[in-house]
Amino acid sequence: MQELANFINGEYRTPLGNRYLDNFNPATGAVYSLCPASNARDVQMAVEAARTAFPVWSKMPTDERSRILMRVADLIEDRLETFADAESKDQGKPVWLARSVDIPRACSNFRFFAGAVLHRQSECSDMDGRAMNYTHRQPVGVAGLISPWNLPLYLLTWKIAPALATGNTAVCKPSELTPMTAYLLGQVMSEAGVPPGVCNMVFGTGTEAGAALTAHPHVPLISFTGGTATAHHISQAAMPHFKKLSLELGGKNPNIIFADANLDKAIETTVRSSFLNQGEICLCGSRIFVAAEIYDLFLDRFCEATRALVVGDPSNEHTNLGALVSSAHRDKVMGYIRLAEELGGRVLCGGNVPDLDPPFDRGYFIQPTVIDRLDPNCAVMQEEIFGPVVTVTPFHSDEEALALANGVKYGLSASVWTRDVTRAHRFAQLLEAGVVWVNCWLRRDLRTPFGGMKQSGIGREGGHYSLDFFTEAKNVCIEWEDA
Ligand code: TXE
Repeated sequence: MQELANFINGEYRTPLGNRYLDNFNPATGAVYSLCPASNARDVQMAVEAARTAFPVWSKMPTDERSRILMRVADLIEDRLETFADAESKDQGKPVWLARSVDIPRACSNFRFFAGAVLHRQSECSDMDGRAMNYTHRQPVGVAGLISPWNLPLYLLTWKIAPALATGNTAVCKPSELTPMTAYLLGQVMSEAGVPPGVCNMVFGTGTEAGAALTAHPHVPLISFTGGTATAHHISQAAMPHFKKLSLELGGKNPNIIFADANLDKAIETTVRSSFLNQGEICLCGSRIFVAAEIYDLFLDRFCEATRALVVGDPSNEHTNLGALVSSAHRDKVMGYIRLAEELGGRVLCGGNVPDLDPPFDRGYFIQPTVIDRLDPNCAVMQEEIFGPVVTVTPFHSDEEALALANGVKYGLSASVWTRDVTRAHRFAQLLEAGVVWVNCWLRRDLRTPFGGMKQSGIGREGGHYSLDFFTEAKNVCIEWEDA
């Protein structure tokens, strides 16, 4: 059985307590490797390595750091299949999805920030010829990067790339549910020339390794992506140290389809925004609101397309949905489906565990599920389910659609389907969401700030994953001699 190891100071190390967690293949329910169950002493070792590496890395010429990070991207790309297979086996997603989205996006993360850091401008202002102000940005120090299980390499590298590009060093705590791609990334870092200690990986549970990192006095910055409930713990641990904090949390995103929408495109995209990655993307549009005049037509066509989706073997190129990440998560999502039925919801398609042949009969699969006739204020339409489950609700006016869309505690993203440009701009302004897509979904431009509002997170000014977040801005004012 493969034993993974922490990656500290440029080398793989067994956890000091020599304890491990079973790492499951979600598609078969089988344990296929062992993940280190690191403790505070492992975290301490990683933080010391990062602190030791910081002076040289932070003072390295920017173009040299940029070149090294570009090399990281090249090496990941050279091993695309290895990383894609690892991600699929770890998280349960179809391998074609890892190969076409997750891993290429990890390469883009490194290339974008390694490039952007070379072209930074700083602000400057003149005080009547008597003095000049300029803004000097400098790295923060050791960045604590805590990432989730749904897009393991994609989201972790979206933190590592800007953190390292700006001269910080990092201690990463990937999710214990999906450690494999972060484990493989250590070797790539070494081969690319990232100096020892610049980027460290410590694996383990959130309550032990994650909590030790969050509370560590020599980690002045925490970038977290995960659940809103966990974010409360992290905030409490970080605040006494006044750490710089980015919390990128969950969503319960509306997908609003007006009668004048391009219905072919809206339905095709809505199938993706509902079920891509088994619905385990914080940006999925899990609450669909449809103009009453096209409601029945939409339901017929959307459910027909949903029933045609293939659920099963993630290694099969024709599979649309793989397995959910864990048996506990599968049970949580099934619990919401059963609750919806108890609340009077109508399950229009899906709603069950599919009947699959061995070895997938022991995997954590759920059929893509569409439910309507629920009260918009019920738990199923208020809480993040984070699985292949969407609700559909008719609306009778623009005002009603807006009120329904904004009627949750989250504010991450929203989609609006309409050909009416005035309505599109009005909804974009009034929707309580950090990201609004009009006639599209998941079109991401790394130059734009990313993150949600309300209980979808904090620290997004400039973007959770931005060069600004990973630097401290200092204003310098110089007065002329003869002022
Ligand atoms: O995330 P957690 P989970 C949502 C989604 C999901 C829920 C929980 O609803 O069902 O969050 O998912 C580490 N101190 N999203 O359990 O628990 C943990 O080890 C420090 C949306 O995976 O938040 C992991 O590395 N660290 C989200 C990371 O935090 C702690 C994507 C995320 O774990 C910790 C994922 C602690 N006390 C889940 N407790 C999105 N926005 O994309 C846990 N961790």
